[in-house]
Amino acid sequence: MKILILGADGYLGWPSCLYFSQRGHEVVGVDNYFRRNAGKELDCKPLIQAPDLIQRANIWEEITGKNIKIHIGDITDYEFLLSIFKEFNPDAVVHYAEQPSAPYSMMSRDKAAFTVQNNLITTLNILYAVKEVNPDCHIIKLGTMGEYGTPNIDIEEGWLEIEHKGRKDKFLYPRQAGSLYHTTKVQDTDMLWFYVRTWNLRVTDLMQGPVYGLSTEETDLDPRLVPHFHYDEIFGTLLNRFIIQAVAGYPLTVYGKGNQTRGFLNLRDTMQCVYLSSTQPAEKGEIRIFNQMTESFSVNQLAEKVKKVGDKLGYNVKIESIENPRIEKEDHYYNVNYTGLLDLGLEPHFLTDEVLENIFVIADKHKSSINKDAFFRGISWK
Ligand code: USQ
Repeated sequence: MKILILGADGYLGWPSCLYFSQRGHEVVGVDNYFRRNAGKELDCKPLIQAPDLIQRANIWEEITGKNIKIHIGDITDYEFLLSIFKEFNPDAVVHYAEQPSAPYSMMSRDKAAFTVQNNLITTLNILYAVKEVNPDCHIIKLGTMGEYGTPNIDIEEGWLEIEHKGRKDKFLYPRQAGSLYHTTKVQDTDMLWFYVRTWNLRVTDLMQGPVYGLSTEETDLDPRLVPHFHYDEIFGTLLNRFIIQAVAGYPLTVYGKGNQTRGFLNLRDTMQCVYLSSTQPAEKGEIRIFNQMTESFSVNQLAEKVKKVGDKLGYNVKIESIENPRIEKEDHYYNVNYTGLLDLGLEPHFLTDEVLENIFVIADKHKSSINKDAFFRGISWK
């Protein structure tokens, strides 16, 4: 397959480039270095500074002999994106090229506007480029479990059958996101569904929960292939943050009551999910939605797990409940249906003590570069 990966420099994008390339596919990666630049601007750099994307691709080629072609540029620029589509004519495009942080989207009017502009225009441009160059190209879009919010009923896989006054129909599952970032993902889903109905495209929209982990089989081949791993309040996800806080001797930052529950997955499983979606594509005229998670945990449960493993390794982990800077339900029902990707063949890597220990061990090697100021800045939803 010819795979175009947009957002190729990111936490998920880079390991995805390697995963597809390792399995013999032709990969083109595109990135505008948004995250690198925002990390510098906001003083929240990743734990391990990775070489730039072109250098990373060269290192990969040096180790494996496999080539990943890189373009640096912004896909909100339609002409730039279109020229790549015309030259490469991919069979599938994986869209990670969004502003991915809920706190970033809530920092200011300008950052909110950037999030809306970036996330919606990138999606729109991909839809137009696919229609113009090859309407058979499969669009694999990273959505988020946060699109659903925390409703008081079971979360189904994308759709809900509704019976109303004796008649039935199937609709997109109701969405009620908890940040502006998550809201742009809801809007993306709506836009994708509209163009699937209108232009008969094929789309897979992956509702992904918070991801954790620091390595994959491919990134383990050389320390310079490491993914961008954030632990700061803005770009870090919960479990990754807790592990680095534990290593740094900083109390784990549980927001509010800590009963907030989410569906999590290992970085290695993100690779599998995206890959399985690409090898078993959606039909023409179909938007296929999968809930991309393997286990649910509350914030408190994760804090306890990190403490247990951290204490065993000698870190003396403290847990601290702090006032929740976000507006979200702290006690809620959470029961998600997520069988679609398992049916495609996903073999989950569950969160065992051993998995946690392995992340601790890598993190400890980089202990001296942890910036404690980045752990909590109190970016408020109010
Ligand atoms: N939380 C804490 N303490 C912290 C950080 C977070 O208690 O130090 C809580 C949050 O309040 C929230 C939960 O942990 O209730 C998850 O927070 P998160 O920062 O791990 O996740 P979120 O902001 O929702 O965003 C992350 C990724 C985003 C992805 C999303 C999946 O940044 O790109 O879409 O996870 S999901 O959460 O399912 O929407």
